[in-house]
Amino acid sequence: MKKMLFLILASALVLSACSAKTDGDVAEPEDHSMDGMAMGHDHHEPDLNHSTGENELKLPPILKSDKETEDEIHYTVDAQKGQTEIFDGYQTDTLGYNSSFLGPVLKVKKGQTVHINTKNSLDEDTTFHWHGLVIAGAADGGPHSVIKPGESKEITFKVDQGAATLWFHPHPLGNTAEQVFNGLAGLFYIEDDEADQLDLPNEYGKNDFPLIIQDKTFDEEKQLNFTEVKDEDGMMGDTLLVNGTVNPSLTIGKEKVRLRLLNGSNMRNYVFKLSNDQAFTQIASDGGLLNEPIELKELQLTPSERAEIVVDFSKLQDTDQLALLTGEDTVVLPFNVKEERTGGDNVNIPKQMNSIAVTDEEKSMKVTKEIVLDGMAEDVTINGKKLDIDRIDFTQKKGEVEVWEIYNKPDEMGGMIHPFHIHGTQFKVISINDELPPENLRGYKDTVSLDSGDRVKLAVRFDEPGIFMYHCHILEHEDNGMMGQVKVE
Ligand SMILES: [Cu+2]
Repeated sequence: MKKMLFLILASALVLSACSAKTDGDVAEPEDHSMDGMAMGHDHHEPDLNHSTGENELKLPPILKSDKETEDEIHYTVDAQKGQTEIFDGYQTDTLGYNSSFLGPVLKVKKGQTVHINTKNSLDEDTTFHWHGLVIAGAADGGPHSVIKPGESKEITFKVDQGAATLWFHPHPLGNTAEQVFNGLAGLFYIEDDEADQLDLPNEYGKNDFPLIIQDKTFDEEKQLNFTEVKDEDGMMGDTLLVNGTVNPSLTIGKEKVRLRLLNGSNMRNYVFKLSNDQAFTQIASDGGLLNEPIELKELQLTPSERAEIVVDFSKLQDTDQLALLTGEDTVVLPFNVKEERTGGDNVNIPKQMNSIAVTDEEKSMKVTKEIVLDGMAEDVTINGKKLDIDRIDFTQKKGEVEVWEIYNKPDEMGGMIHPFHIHGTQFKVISINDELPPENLRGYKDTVSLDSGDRVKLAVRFDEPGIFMYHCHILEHEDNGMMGQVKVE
């Protein structure tokens, strides 16, 4: 109780010190739906701007394959630097994949063998990490797989997982946060026949839109300057970009529209809702479709988490001022709702979309991997240790399920949310604090958010061999060594 009181006091102090309308507000420490725990520390959480909606949302292009047959697809992904006009009349130095900023969407089909020629045209080391893919360690693009400037490397893997919205980003040791901040992030869509049969919005750019949500800070010359804006826990920006668009708005028709949300921020958490407080439907989480659609009024995403939601604009009232918000009232994306439809046929979201379940056997299994997340800023550790790239922390047999228990240890300041991510797998959440997870966390996940004091059990299976990282997805925590390695054979 004392701790809780302290937390509330500390939060109030931060609030007054920043005189901030914080994103997410002060929440009860037990409340999973809010991001208030981050307030336990007095790191500066700058106000986010409200989108004025003056720029139509940019959409990442779908990458053209170099070659495709039914069974195989070839892509080239080139990390490069360039300049981007984010603000009218200013050229900002940025990084991107196959472009000056962010990246394209790579689409693959389940069952295809994928060849990607990864190319580093930067003047620094990088890696290409496929976040959420069930993939061998050698192709996963963790910090072991450095590609030097000017070099390239082809990776090959077979896609053996269901339809999902995944993403890719760099993962070089100690330098991930800055490269992502400067623009390296792209989307990776998996499609499959079963999902194609379902009556869901799937016309890209018409009734199906990706939303890569990132907060940035720009200096007076409208340049990104990571080293200046980073505080001890990480980079919290004051300028929200969606798909790299500042002050975005989205024009859509009065119909069901699918929004694929990715929290691509370094450390900021979002709690999304509609400005008229009406419900929307979550259909997918990190690893693909949920068993059934879930009605929600708000949705938290911590860094690297994804959620696909369907908003039925034909049913919404007060569409004049309608917007996607985060926190109390920060406008992320205003909607221009037109009478004419932009998509094709009307869609009916099916009641059953997938069949994912924690088995009785998995429920009865003992915990065999224990992970304690601890600390803040530069003192972050996992099981009391920082990453040693030459140390294997755990081993696990390929194809075998083990129960991992993750515990987010509170500290005197109350602690903070850590989003916990495991490479090379999609896991199932067995329980959160010994209770069943909320319905929208019962699908496949690759990142699970832990409030301070939370204890989460996961059913984890690796289907491919190799060395895989597990870590906090606050990118600065990861760079500060809040990461470990599991070897799978
Ligand atoms: Cu963390």
